[in-house]
Amino acid sequence: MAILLSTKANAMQDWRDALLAEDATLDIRLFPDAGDPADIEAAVCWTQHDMAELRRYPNLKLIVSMGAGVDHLLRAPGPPPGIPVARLKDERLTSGMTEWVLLNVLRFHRQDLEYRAQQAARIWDELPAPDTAKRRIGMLGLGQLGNACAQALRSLGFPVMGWTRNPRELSGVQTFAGADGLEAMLRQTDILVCLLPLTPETRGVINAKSLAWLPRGAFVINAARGGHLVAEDLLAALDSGHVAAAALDVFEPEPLPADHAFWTHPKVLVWPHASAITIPASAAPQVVENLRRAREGRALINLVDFSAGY
Ligand code: NDP
Ligand code: OXD
Repeated sequence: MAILLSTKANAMQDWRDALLAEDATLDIRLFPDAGDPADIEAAVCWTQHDMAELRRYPNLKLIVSMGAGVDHLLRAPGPPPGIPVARLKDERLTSGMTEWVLLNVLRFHRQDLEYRAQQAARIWDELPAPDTAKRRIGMLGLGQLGNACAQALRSLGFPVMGWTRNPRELSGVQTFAGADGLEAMLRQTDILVCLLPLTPETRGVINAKSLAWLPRGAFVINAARGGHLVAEDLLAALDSGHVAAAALDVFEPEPLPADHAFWTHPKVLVWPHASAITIPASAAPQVVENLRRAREGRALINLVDFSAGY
């Protein structure tokens, strides 16, 4: 079984080494050097890989995303029909995202932007003490990442709510689902954190209408995909003061164009899609496990549900 590896040039070797450390017998081909297309039985790829290209491999049995998101694999023309797609559920990815969300929630909650502005002006002045028990966090998505962040925020004493596609019960988290649930949650959300997959249903979910449901002075944190957010609507909400500030890790397009207003906006913190970076050595065991399962015809893990789109 040969595996086609396709990612950014600077990550290719790390992935190859990590997979070989799990199984030294693997035959790994680095795209575009696939060799005989008939040899390729699995493709492990990231966002830049063209799904039409994967139709060249007649014996392909499995596609694996090198990240948690799979929107890049599902967009037209999508994976070759009938080929299962797996994504990552990885401890390091989850802890990385949890750290990043905590960093930005705490930055906003503890008035870090105001204190930095005071420092720049050499102002020694104490602001009113923030009350953790009254700072309501609204999570869009309570999956692998959203749930981990929700639990970490809860453990710090924040009241946490979460919005999902299917109604769920989660200890200590007030849950909401569906369109009515979204409005109900946003109306009580002081810090909004987006950790949704990008699907036709979730595209543009943070827009002028939903931002208006937030209480005045709320904060927005987006670590999911740029397509969840209507950039002009957020800019308008920031400029009117309705939204106090935003921390953004993801954009559409990426990289964020050099002339985009987010770069210099005083109330926007820009990150270069770096909130949770896949560590190949951490992710490799589940990828190799899935390759073995595919080879042996056993049930695969972390499969994408095509009907749900994530
Ligand atoms: P999961 O699939 O584990 O969780 C997705 C969550 O979103 C679930 O709770 C799901 O609801 C909910 N959801 C999906 N569709 C809807 C909808 N239409 N309405 C309401 N809720 C919905 O994903 P992960 O937590 O692993 O990852 C989330 C996203 O984070 C990824 O898809 C990716 O885009 C992004 N990401 C970004 C990274 C970065 O570096 N910036 C790194 C890793 C991921 P339900 O529980 O009902 O299924
Ligand atoms: C992912 C990402 O989806 O890095 O894992 O964005």
